[in-house]
Order: sequence, then C-alpha cells, then structure tokens
Amino acid sequence: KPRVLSGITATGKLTIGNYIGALSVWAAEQDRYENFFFIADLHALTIPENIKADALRERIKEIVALYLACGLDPAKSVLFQQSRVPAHASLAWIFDCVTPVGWLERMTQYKSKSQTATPSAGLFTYPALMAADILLYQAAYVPVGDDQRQHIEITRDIAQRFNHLFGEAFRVPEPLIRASGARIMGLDDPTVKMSKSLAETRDGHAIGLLDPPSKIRKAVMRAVTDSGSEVRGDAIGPGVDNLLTLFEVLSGTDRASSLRQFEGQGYGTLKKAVAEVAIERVGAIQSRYTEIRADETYLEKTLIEGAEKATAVADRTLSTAMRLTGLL
Ligand code: AQP
Repeated sequence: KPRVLSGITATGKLTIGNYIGALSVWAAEQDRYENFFFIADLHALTIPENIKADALRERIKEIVALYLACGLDPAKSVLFQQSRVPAHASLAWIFDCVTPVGWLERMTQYKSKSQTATPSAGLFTYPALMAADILLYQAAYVPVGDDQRQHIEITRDIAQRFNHLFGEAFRVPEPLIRASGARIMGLDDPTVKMSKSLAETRDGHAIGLLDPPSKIRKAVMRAVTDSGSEVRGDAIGPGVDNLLTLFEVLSGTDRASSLRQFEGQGYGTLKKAVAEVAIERVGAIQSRYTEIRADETYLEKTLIEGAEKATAVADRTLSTAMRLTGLL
C-alpha cells in the first residue's frame, strides 16, 4: 500500500476546517494506505509568546483523543507525537542547511504570521521541519487542506535539492487535496481561512470540534453572508458559498442538489440547516471523545506505541541522510 503522512499543529482547539480538510479524509481513506499521522507539537513552539506549558500538554492529549474519536484506528494508522521522535529535529537541521533563505522568504505563511509577533527563527525555518516530518517517512502522499499546497511544494523542492547534492535519500511526495471543502472559511469573515489560532481570540470565527451545540448554533446563525437575503444560484458570494460547502460536505451532497434545496430560501434557512448537520456530526465525535478521555492510560499507551513504530521508520531514513552527508 502507498504510504501517507500528515499532521495537525498543536496551536489551538481543532476546528471543523481541520476535520473536513484533513481528519475526515485520513479516516475515510485509512484502508487504502499505510498511514502515519502525528501531532505537530514542535511546530507549536514557533510563536513562543503563545505557549503555556500546561495548555500545550493538555492540547496534545486533546488532539490525540480527537484523532481516535474521528475514527483513526491505531491498528491501521501509526499515531504519534512529533517531539517523541527525535529524528524530526535532527533531519530538520540538515534541511535548514540545504534550504536557500530565498525559498523560506517566499512562504506566505511566514509573511502573514511574522507581521504580528516578534518573529522567531523557528517560524522562519518551519518549512524545513515540515519537510523533515514528511520525508522521514518516504510518504507517497500528504493528505492536507488547500492552505498547505505551498508547504508541500517546498518539501518537494527540499527533497530534490538534497537528492541532487548528496544522493538519492528521499521520495518526492504528492499532496492529496479533496476537491470540495479543502478550504473552509471563517464564519465571521469568509475571506480568511477558518483557523484554530484565530478561533482562540475571535468568538464566532469557527466551529470547534469540542464546542457545545449552543455555541455552534450561535456562530453559524451569526455567520457573515452576502448583501442579499436569499440563496440565488447565479449570485453566490463567499459567505454563502462557505455555508453551502459546509452543508454539502457534512451531509454528503453536491452543489446541484444543495441549490435545489435552498434556491430562493432565506439565509436563515440555510444557516439552520448548516447548524443542525454540524451539531450532529460534532456531537457524534464528542461522545466518542468523552469515552476516550476517560481512559488516560490508553491514550498514553497509544502515544508510546506510536512513537516506537514511527521511530523505527524515521531512524532508517535519518541514517541514510547522515551517511550521504558524511555525518555517519
Ligand atoms: N479552514 C480549513 N479548511 C480545510 N482544511 C484546513 N486545515 C486547516 N484549516 C483548514 C487543514 O488541517 C490540517 C492541519 O492544519 P494546521 O495544524 O496546519 O493548521 P491550521 O488549522 O491551519 O491552524 P492555523 O490556526 O491556521 O495555523 P497554525 O496552527 O499554524 O497557527 C492541514 O492539513 C490543513 O490544511
């Protein structure tokens, strides 16, 4: 089976964007691939002003429990915490040294995030660590949301540059991006991507996977729409487009049939329908989540076993890279 690898950064509470763009795809395709999914905790340190040690520890457990609650099965997928596999940080340093600064300067995520905080060197070299995350596992595919395209592109460039400079060590991976729902937008502003870090400070921005029904309903009912008042298939602005997309991916329909259902209806009707499907899906995840969180020993066991399996694969690739560079 071809191998896939992907992860989620532990920078906040997971949103329905993370679920639709990433987690739901990973879970649905689990039988087709050999799977590696990780919690990117090293990446969570890039903006140190945002870090509280206890909160990060809690977030890591929360994310692994959500992985399980969303249907990832440790018998089919290796689930692990990035920092427990030291090869990630070691290969990242090697990649820091093969990555031209100009490539990093072009990354749009750095450009936007470095506006707000005192930008750290880690924030700047983040793509080299992400390349290490992926390339250590010789992944064929990386299932991600649309916002990650540029990161996969630079990962491919880094793999090719290393292979060219030192010899073939890395498989060049392909992104795997769903056709619809790969970029869920913010409910409070449909021109920006729904993001877990924005959700930390902006009420009504996101649907959180652990939000209670009342909070979800409120956020959806207040979602920014277009200037009109009813759904019109020939004039769909970004707000209504986002609501229709949410409805379609969560209820398993397509644009043609959702338009048949909502054409000519007021925005309130569409919003109610979106809130109901979201509450239903998130509710099912939450009831499994609560059961999983009741057994912390199981969570820890999952992370220990995951780290062992991931380390075995990652160390092999790291050794190859170290041999080719002369470190070994
Ligand atoms: N809005 C989204 N729509 C579809 N897919 C999304 N993903 C994220 N947001 C959406 C996908 O989820 C995976 C993990 O995302 P991430 O951890 O890289 O970061 P994030 O949720 O995008 O978080 P922030 O808050 O925007 O940024 P950070 O965490 O860096 O502060 C990825 O596959 C992503 O595509």
